[in-house]
Amino acid sequence: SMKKEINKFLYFYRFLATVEMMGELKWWQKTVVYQIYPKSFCDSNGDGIGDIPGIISKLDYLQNLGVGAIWLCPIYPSPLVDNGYDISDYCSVAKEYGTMEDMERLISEADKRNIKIVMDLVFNHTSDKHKWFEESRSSKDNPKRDWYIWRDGKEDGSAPTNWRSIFGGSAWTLDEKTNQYYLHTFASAQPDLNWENKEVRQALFDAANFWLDKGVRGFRLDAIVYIKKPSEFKDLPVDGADNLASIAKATTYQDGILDFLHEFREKVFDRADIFTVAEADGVYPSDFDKWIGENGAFDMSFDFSHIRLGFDEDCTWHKRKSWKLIDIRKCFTEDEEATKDNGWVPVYFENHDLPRCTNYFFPQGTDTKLAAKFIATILLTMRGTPFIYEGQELGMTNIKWPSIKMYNDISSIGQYELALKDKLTPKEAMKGVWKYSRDNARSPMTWNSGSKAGFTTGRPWLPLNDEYPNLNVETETEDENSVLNYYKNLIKLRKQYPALIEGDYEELLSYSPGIYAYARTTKDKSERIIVIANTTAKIRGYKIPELKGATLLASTYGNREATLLRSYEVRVYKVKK
Ligand code: TEU
Ligand code: CA
Repeated sequence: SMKKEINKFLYFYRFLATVEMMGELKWWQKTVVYQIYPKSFCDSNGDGIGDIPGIISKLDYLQNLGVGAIWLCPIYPSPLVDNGYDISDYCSVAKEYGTMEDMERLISEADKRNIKIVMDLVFNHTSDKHKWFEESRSSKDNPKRDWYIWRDGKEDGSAPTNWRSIFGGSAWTLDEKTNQYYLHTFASAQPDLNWENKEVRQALFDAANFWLDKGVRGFRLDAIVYIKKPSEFKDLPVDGADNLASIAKATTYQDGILDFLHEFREKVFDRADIFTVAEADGVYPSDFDKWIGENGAFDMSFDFSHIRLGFDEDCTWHKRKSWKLIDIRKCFTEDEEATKDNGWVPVYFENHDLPRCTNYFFPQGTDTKLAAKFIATILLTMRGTPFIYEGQELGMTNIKWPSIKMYNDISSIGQYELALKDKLTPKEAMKGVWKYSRDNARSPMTWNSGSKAGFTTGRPWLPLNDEYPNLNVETETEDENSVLNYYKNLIKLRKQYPALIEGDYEELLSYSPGIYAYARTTKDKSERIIVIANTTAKIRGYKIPELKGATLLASTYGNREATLLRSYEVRVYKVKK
């Protein structure tokens, strides 16, 4: 149709414009991405639930912050068992969030501000209320039966394998109608699609193309490492008090997954000038040559190495071993080495599945404002595309509610129950929830110090963070030393100094305990920037002779000079030529 032709032309035109302006790097390598969790960002109609008109009303804020793309968590119709990651229709908009017209307006209003919209594709599973699943479960000979993964139970009638779903409990649910089990990597309300079926793949590619044609400029691929199942379904060695074993051990990054993904790339990703980023827990830098870049399936891949420090493969909250902030050095250096010539790193410290970085990466009692600035400095001086999660730019902190009943996050409940099975007391189990609950990041965004923090005029769907009177956009805009203004300045620096975007990465002072330092140097060596971070609470000295006469571009302590590095201080220097 006419509209499609116009769209095609626009893609091509944008593509040419981009190539011309950017030289070697692509637009998405030079931008800063901001992640929005729609339910918690901004409510426009007082029902306590964030929505698309609410997002549109904050586009000026985002433009002013300096971001160039928004990763929008799912806005599709959903029973909201897993807050939108259980989708019942891939090509519409949830009524809680608005209408298709609102989405179209969001895309065009964002475009006016030079902000691109990136959608979250949840293609490992659907909701059990999706019409595909309703058909599939209706009888063994329904044409969509094979769209999901159905198996008979064991001889004694128990589940086909001993796999534990990621949210806890068996990964199999018996459907009484046909007396077979279906597989679900996550909650039982999230049945896994059968990617072996060609029609399934085509239906998914069509859905992605639907959004491409609406003008979205990127995709984040949810739980994409699990789409290929092993050829044989076998019990695994038990790894928990529930007598089950993590399904991830059987289904992560299986042989053959790349065939599916190359088909995806060819039929969707390659159609337009977009970027793709895979959520890839369990795919490591050593796998990147086949996974991302020139010959890979995606442009970027979220590496979980720095998030999983101290965790075993099953990620049980109460079994985490101790780790130190300096350990992130190895993670980042490995990512950078692996993507030196091929592929690109998405740099991140927060998302909707993680606690706030101000708490997560630092010992209890650390000044959270210092912690927030520490993370901001690494995030925005690293080689790669920075991803900021809503509220991270304010230095938002974890919430702490007294009872598990107050938590909405389905994984918090699963982990709590697992801890009780492991003989922890309810009080001990709550400690894990406070530390790791995904609700830490889902408590609403705080816009001002008025009642309801400017998030809503009604009753917020999740309680507000107690700290909001001092920790909100309005208050922080006024305060020149705020975390928010620190973020703004660093984003500006990134645009001002090419070394911060295109420069290579070189780890310095590798053997110095507690200090993480690196240099970013442009190809022609004309600009060299050095970042030095004290990853401990103790005052520390360091020696980098080439810093003689260097200019201090930023420091987490403002312009209060000192020779030694203070507690969690990070400095950014431009070396004298
Ligand atoms: O998360 C996927 C996910 O939970 C795993 O990568 C997990 O981190 C790992 O296996 C260890 O526990 C995505 C979404 O980000 C999340 O919000 C959804 O709940 C989930 O998929 C299901 O769609
Ligand atoms: Ca609303």
